[in-house]
Amino acid sequence: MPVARPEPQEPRVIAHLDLDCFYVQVEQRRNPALRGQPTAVVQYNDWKGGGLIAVSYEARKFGVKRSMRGDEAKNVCPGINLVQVPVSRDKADLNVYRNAGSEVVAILSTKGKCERASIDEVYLDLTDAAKEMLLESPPESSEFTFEEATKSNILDLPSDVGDREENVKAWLCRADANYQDKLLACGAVLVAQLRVKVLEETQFTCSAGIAHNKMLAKLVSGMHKPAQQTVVPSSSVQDFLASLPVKKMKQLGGKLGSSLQDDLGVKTVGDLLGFTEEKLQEYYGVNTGTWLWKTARGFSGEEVEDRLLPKSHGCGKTFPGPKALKNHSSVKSWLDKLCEELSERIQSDLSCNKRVAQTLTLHARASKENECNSMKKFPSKSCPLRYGTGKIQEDAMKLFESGLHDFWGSRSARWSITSLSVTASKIFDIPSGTNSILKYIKGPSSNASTAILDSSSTPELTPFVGNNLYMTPVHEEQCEPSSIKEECDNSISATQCRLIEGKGAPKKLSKVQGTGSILKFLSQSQPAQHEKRNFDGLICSHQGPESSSGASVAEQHGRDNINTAVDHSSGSGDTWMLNVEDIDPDVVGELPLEIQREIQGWIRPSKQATPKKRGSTISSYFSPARR
Ligand code: DCP
Ligand code: CA
Ligand code: CA
Repeated sequence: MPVARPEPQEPRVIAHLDLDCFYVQVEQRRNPALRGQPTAVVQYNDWKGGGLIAVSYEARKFGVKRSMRGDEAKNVCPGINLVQVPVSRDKADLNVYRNAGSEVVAILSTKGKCERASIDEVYLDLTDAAKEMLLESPPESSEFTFEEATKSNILDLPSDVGDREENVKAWLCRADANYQDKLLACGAVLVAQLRVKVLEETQFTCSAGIAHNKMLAKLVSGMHKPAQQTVVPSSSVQDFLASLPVKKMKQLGGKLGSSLQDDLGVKTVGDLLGFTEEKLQEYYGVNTGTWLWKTARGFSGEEVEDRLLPKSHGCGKTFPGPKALKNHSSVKSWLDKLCEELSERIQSDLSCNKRVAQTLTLHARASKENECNSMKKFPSKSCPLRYGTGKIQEDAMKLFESGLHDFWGSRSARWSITSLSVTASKIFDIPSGTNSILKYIKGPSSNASTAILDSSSTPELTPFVGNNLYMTPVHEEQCEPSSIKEECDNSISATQCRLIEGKGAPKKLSKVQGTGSILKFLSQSQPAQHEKRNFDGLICSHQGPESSSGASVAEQHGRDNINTAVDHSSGSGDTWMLNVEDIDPDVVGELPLEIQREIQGWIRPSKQATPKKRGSTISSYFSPARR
C-alpha cells in the first residue's frame, strides 16, 4: 500500500526523461536506412510474425500498435520494416538496448542526481543546477536565446494561440514569476540542453516532463511525444489532475484504483478532492488515506534516488500456448539457460561496477490442466544468491520445485508452465576503503555482532537450516526483506573467526555466506557440489540450501585441529577450510590495501604457529585460473 513521504520544504525541480520508441531508435542507429521509415522491433517468435515490442512514430501513423503481431502490422502498414530482437540462448538478448540506455544515463547524470528508472527512463533532480542558473544566468537575462527550450509545452499556456514559441519564451523569461516557476523555467532550459546533448552524442531523441516532483514529471513526460518536453507550473497542477483518470496514477492502476472507482465512485483524481483526509483514512487506513489525499493535490515527497545502475537483474521467457513447458526436464533446460545469462550479468556487474547481488528469485506462471484450465498463481520464491552459474542453476531449480509443490501439492498431476524468470536483486556496492573482508561479503545493514550464533538459540535463523524452509515466498515485492535480513545476520567476519581461533572448546557457528569471498572468489564460477577447504585455523561454514537440518553448524576446532575437515554428521554442509599459506600472493596483491593487510595479519601469526600442511588449498578460490 502506498505511503505518503514528507514534503520537502524547499521547492524542487524534477525531470522525467523517456526515450522515444526506444528499441526502434537503437535499431535505426545500427541501420540508418531505417530512419524515418515505418519500423517495428519484433520479439523472436515464429507465430504470426512475432509480437511487436517497439513501434516507430511513422508506423504508429498507420495504426500499428505494440499489441499487434508482425503479420497484423503488415496488414495495416504494408511498407513496415520488422526488425528482430537479437537472440541468444534461444531468447531475446537485450544487451544492446541496455547498453544504449546506459549511454544516455551517462549523459543525463552530469547535471544532477540521477535515478535510472527503467531501460529507457531516468529521473533527474535538477534543483541545485536550476538554482545556480537562476543566480548566474537566468532565462530572463538578455543573452537567453536557447531555442530548444522555447519549444517546450507549458501546461498553463494554450498551445494554439499566436506565436507559440514567442509565448513560451515570454513564460520562461517572466520577471514577475514566483520563485518556484522561475526555478522550473531554469529546469526547462537545462532539460532542453540535455536532450540536445543526448541527440548529438547518441542520435536518440527523448521526451521529458519537468515539474516540482517525480509524480507530476512522470505524468507529463509522455504527454507530447516524440522529442518534446512538457512543464507543469504549480498553478496548473489542480486543473491538470482534475480530469485525469485515477487509474492513470502510479500505484492506482490495480486494486486500490479499482476500489476507489467501485466503492467510492472516484473516476478522476479531481473526484478525490471531495473526500477529507480523515474519510480516506477511514476507508484505506492512515498511511494510504494520507497518501491519497496528498496525491489528489499533486503533493509527493518521493525523492530521486542516486542510482545509475539497475536495481535488479532479471531474465525471463514466456512459453505461450503449445510452447508451455510440461515436464521437469524442459523446465530445467530453460532455467539453466536463464540462469546462465543471469550469472553472466551479475558477474559483469561485479567486475565492472563492484556490485554484489544478494537474493535470487524465481517467478513462474502456470496453469493447471484438467481443472477447466483454471489459472492459479504460481508462488514466487527466493533464496540467498550464491555466485557461480552451477549454483544459481541448482538453486533456481530448487526454488521451482518448492513453488511447484506449493502450487500443486504432492499430487503427481499435469501442469504447464507459461513463463519463467529469474531475478537477482538486493544489490549493494562493495564499499571501498573498508578494513574488513566482511564488508565485501555482506549487505551494508548487516550486524556482525549477531554472527556467532548457536542455531538452537536463534529460532529466527532456522528457516535457513532446513532443506526446503530456507526458501522465502515472494509476494508483491520481488524479494522479501526478511530473507535478506536473515542472510546478513548469519554472516561472520574474518575477525570473529580469528577470535574464536585457538580457544579449544568447540563452538557452533552459523552459516557463513560467501566465506573467503573477496572479489576473486565472488567472480569465479564454482561448481555446485559441496567442497571442503582448509583455512589455517579458521573453519567457517557455508550452509548451502541443500544441507539438511542441523548441518549448518560448523564446529570450530582449535589450533591442534588445524586442517582437520569438519565432520558433519549429515556430511552435507559446505565447509570451507582455507590454508592461508596457500593464498596466491599475486592475487592478494590485486586486492585493496586494507584487505591485503588483513590477509597478511592472518598469514604471519599462522606461519609462526603452524607447520605448513599439504593437501588442501585456498588458492583455487582466489585464483580462478587454477580451477
Ligand atoms: N518494451 C518491451 N515490451 C513491452 C514494453 C516495452 O520489450 N511490453 C521495450 C521496448 C521499448 C522499450 O521497452 O522500446 C521502452 O518501452 P516504452 O514503454 O518506453 O515504449 P517505447 O520507448 O517503445 O515508446 P514510447 O515512445 O511510447 O516511449
Ligand atoms: Ca520510451
Ligand atoms: Ca519507458
